[in-house]
Amino acid sequence: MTQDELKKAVGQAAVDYIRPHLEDDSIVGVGTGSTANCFIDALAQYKHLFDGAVASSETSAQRLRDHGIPVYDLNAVDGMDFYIDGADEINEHLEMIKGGGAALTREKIVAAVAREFVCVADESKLVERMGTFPLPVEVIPMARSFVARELVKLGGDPVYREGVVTDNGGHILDVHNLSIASAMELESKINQITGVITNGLFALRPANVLLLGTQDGVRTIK
Ligand code: ABF
Repeated sequence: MTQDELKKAVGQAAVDYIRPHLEDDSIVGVGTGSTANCFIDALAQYKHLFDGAVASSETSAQRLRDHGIPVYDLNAVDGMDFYIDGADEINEHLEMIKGGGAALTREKIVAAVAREFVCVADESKLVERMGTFPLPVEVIPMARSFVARELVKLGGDPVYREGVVTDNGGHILDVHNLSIASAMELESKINQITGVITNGLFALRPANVLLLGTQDGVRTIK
């Protein structure tokens, strides 16, 4: 199977996973990226089974609407059972690096609201130790250089993702060469730097379940 076929398989698996729980008033949390897109496309066939979705990016919101799925503002919903999203890296503890698509802040907010985070990924994303994928950090634009200097003190090599402005008006620093021994500790430390909006470590709130696309089928890891 190609990587695209693995992504389609996990998109469908995520729909199969949540389908028995969908009710007329259910709101589904939807992430961003090519694997999340596969989930959106597979979800569309069941749009009559639930109320609508909350999306972690304008791009995903548009894709949902194109399928005829109503998209709600997060402030208009009380909660949701599931948030389905991809990752750039994920380890056996279901801690993740996310934000390659620059949607990390909204992803973290929607994930915080959801009862269960279902990560969908092809097998290339499962790693023993995170950090090969540069860690995205979203910053207030005027704090960019200051935050970059602080990240160097933590042992990283931050690179400004030029030309990218997030849905929140933030800028992105991609931090290379971080040694991530404790993802929870590093997530907290980076969050403490003044001017940081969010960092792409999802360790304090990891995924609850990983649907991993492999050549032998979709593995469910909890
Ligand atoms: C989102 O999309 C991000 O947090 C992550 O950066 C990316 C993964 O994209 P893809 O599924 O295209 O590899 O989930």
